[in-house]
Amino acid sequence: MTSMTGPEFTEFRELFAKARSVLVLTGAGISAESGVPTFRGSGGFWRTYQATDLATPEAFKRSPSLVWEFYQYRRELMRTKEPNKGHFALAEAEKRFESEGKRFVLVTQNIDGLHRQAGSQNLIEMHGRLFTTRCTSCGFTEDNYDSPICEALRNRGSPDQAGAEIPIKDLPSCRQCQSLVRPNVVWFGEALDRDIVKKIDEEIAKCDLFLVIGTSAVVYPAAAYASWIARRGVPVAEINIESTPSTSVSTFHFEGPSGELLPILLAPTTDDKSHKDS
Ligand code: BV8
Ligand code: ZN
Repeated sequence: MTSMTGPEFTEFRELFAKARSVLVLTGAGISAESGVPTFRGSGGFWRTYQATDLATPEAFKRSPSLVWEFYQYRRELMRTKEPNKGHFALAEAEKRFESEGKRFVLVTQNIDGLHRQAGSQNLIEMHGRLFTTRCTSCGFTEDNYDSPICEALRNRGSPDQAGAEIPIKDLPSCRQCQSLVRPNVVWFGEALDRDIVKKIDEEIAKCDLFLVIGTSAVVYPAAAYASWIARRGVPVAEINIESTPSTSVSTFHFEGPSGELLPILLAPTTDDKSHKDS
């Protein structure tokens, strides 16, 4: 683990104290210490599939039953998971920055909802939400925390054994028009929401410090943000347990679990304290 006392740490803390507009990008790694499997680690498999095989419109067209079992499994899993110290450190830093009239915006690739649960408000969930559904026919979108999401999916989704194909009529249906609904997430090969892309581009252009946390920097467009921002001459700090394609463009690379590093890296700086006392 990178030492939290060396010159790299001190230099980062000076920049963090002076920053007026921090932008943060998180990936599955920030939820790993909450027990949520990441995509590309060993947890990235469900039955004989890679998550990336199932998180596609083609997979859903081919077998909405199989894809719904996969998301039912992840919904049930998430009901037992809590945010970890990394999520809370980001939510607390945002509150402090806001109280000092500074910007702190968090973009997450994760659909697990843990940042919202930890209290982050300036939050952009760029790949959607696990507990929101969207109608494949009329587009009606709503949050849905039902467990199971429909009777046919009760006790289904086990990573160990496949069940019989569930007929579409028994899969989750739209409250407005009774058509098949899907998870309201961005699948591979799908475009991101235009307004979200626009908002992220504005934040990328504004930020004076970028933190990239717990992402393998493989999935686009998020994987490109670190190099876009570094090209503007803005410092980039990567927090990860390994090196990634973003490491080469990062000013800082803090190696270690984000749940341990973030509370130290984002702790109130002396300026904050003096500001508080005044
Ligand atoms: C799009 C929702 C275009 C679903 C997800 C080149 C250029 C542009 C596009 C592409 C391109 N090549 C391919 C593409 C297409 C594709 C893509 O990028 N594919 C990859 C596989 C190459 N991109 C897309 O399809 C995107 N759309 O480009 O649209 C377009 C335009 C017009 C019209 C049509 C299309 C959409 C991508 C969104 C996919 N959906 N999620 C769901 O979750 O079910 S992405 C999915 O992967 C998750 O959201 C996940 O967050 C994300 C990325 O993975 P990571 O978060 O990085 O997680 P990973 O497991 O990989 O890594 C974990 C990291 O954490 C590791 O580095 C590990 O070391 C670290 N870690 C582990 N533990 C810890 C830790 N770090 C710190 N502490 C720890 N404790
Ligand atoms: Zn509908």
